[in-house]
Amino acid sequence: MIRVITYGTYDLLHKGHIRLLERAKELGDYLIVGVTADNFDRSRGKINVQQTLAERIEAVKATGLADEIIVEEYEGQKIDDIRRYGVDIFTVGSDWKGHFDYLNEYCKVVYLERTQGISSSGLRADSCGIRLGLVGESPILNKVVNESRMVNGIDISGIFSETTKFLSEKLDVVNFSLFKELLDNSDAIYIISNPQRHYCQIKEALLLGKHVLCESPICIKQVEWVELQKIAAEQSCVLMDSIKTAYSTAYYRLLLLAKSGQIGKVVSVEATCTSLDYLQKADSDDIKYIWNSINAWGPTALLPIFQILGTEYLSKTIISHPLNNNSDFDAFTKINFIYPEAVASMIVGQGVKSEGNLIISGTKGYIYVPAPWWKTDYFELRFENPVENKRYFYQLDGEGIRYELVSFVKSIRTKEIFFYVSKDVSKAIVGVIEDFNSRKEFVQI
Ligand code: C2G
Repeated sequence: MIRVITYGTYDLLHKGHIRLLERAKELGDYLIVGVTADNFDRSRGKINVQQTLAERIEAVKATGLADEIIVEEYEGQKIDDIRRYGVDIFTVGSDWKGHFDYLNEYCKVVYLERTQGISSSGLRADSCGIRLGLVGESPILNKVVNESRMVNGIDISGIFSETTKFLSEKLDVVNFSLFKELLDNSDAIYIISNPQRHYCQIKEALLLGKHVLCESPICIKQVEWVELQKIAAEQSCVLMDSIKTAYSTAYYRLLLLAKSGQIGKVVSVEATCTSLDYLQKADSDDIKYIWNSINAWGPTALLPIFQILGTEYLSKTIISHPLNNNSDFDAFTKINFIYPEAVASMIVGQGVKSEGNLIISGTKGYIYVPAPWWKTDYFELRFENPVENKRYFYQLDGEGIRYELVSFVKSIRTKEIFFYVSKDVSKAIVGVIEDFNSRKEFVQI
């Protein structure tokens, strides 16, 4: 009996896939089909696969062509599978020509002609071509444009910005002088203007039926947050917080480990985020465009606190120091939170420098994420006995931005929520910013 094996993602199964499976089957008597696991696809750069592994397996099964279906989970697994299943022929489409020649050492390799004119990427792009408009003044806009190229179904429609001097390089996109004009030419917008302006900009966009991805905080008052959520629901629009860290693989995994009891019961979360360079480059006219420390870093530093301990803290103390007596711009802010059975603290600063690490302490051990924790690819689980310590490494692709854009597109397309920052966390962040601005539970030093 000749055993044949082939692999693929089989997202939105189409006739190209089916023809390949038919011809693969004809090569022998028994066909094994390897369907890629979501993580494996992520690690090889396929980031916006739309169907889940279960759905993709189901679709392959429904063709009736596979005698056996397996899951492909890691680099190098093909060699293991060929040996384990006694495979005689490995086959794949001609788009991979040459790539799998190394398998000749284990079995025969056959490249089958790829079917022209159809692809999963094409189907994904057809299902939603979202025109994304950019709003604001920040070098992060450059990153968003670069990362959007990795995501199927997004086209940058243009930018509305009061000054482009903060861009790290000139953007090759249409510059709209009116916000309304940008909205008219977009289906969705990404906002990174000063947080004071978010509320008006978001409201105008939502009322015109445009989806919004906004750098957190979404606004600076909780009443405004409630109103914006209501409008978004009425207009069937997506309103999503942008916090890149929430979408970075290492951060997301450590969150799951912390929640699954690996370090026991969590009793303390300490997060520090500081930077100096942005402020040093700016002159006095620019200060209105630069986010103060609590706005720039607060949402990121608050993220692990609220995601691990929840948003129902008993009390907090905000301790802050202004920059050059400019009372609105905090050079440094520390916030201590007390929970019924835990504590947390965050330090943010654009006028101080500190070790930007994250430490989550539990009754059995702790999670240590080295600086800069908000864009890490690595963390450690540490215990009393160092032999038990574990190190975790992940790929950090695009600082989380591309996964954030994928979630945004998926939420728009499916009308379901794929946010990694839940609404209660989003609202609690706005609450902290509001208390900071109204000097509640506040000590100035
Ligand atoms: N295919 C084809 N014609 C198309 C599209 C795809 O013949 N128009 C083939 C591919 O060459 C591949 C299979 O269908 O053999 C599955 O395609 P994908 O789902 O795109 O999977 P792919 O990324 O090619 O994964 O380990 C994974 C494998 O290396 C292949």
